Amino acid sequence: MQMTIRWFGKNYDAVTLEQIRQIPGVRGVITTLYGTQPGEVWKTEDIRAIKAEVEAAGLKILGIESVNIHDEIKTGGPLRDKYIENYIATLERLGKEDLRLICYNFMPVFDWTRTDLAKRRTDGSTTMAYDQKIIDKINPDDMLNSITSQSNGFVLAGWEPERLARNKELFAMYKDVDEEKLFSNLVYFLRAIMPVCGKYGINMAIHPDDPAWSVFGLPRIISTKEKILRMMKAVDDPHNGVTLCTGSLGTNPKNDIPDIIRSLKGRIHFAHLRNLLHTAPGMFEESAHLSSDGSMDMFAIVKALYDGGFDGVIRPDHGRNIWGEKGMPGYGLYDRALGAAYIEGLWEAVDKMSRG
Ligand code: DNO
Repeated sequence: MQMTIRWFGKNYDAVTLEQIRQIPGVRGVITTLYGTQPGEVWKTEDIRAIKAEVEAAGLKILGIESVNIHDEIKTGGPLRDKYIENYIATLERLGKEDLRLICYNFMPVFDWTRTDLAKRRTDGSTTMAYDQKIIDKINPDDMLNSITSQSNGFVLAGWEPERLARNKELFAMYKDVDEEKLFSNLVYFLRAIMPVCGKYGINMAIHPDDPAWSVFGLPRIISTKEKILRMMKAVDDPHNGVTLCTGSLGTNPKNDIPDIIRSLKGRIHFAHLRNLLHTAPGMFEESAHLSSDGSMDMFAIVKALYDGGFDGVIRPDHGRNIWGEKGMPGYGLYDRALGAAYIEGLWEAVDKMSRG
């Protein structure tokens, strides 16, 4: 297992590589070329520059989150083959630079969705929260405005201004895309990129839908064990894998995460570990990583990963905002550092118990 922290690059993140370097056990970061648009072919010189910057701080880039997928590919539009070719060209350049873990998502229009980015908890911390009752009463524009106004001045990954400006156009593009169509577009894309993944040993790790149910009537195809296994079987190649995001799958209390982990043996390339607290049906808030603070059994999750021989990359996921930090919602330094140390403690305990 390799512990990492997501880092958004010096122009986007208030957390520095020097700070990340001091978190016990963390030897790498997960990043991307922020500022590139979906569909663009990444430049080798840009990839080399960010690698050199991270390495100069004594860390390594251990995964790219994300190489985003153009909507022509997701909707199966007339330009999809051109954008798939561009995607393959980017993968080729990443592969040549030894970057072999790619996280991406196949969610229509929005990436993750929350209704509150700074819900106050009883301990005084603030956290991101979701309430389906609020979504049922608003339209997508209201939600975009609310997210942007609560972003603390940061550009939030998945909520980039270029994307938000095209909200209405995007909804129109997805009008006729139901779950079956989205699924077959994903299969088409994966079949096309598997050869380049095989050539460079690149592991594709699809991120689950967050929350794990439909929002604003949009289709969801990576939200349950059955749906994920269907995707794994449709493109049955070890390079077609998953980002096991406990906070996304765990939004639906019916998802048994240790069971999902066991069913995906060998296909989990990346793990986002965090906890959340279910407060009512369709309603949750992101707790601290500790099992006792939320609804998930983090020990059982780490044990299932360990027992399945997981040897990939882990990152703690969203943290609360604590100790007065003015951080990016979900991505401040302090609570994620606590999360990393906690997960490493669980891992060490499971490892030592297993070895007797
Ligand atoms: C949210 C993240 C997601 C994730 C993308 C992957 O905090 O986990 O935005 O990066 O869905 O493409």
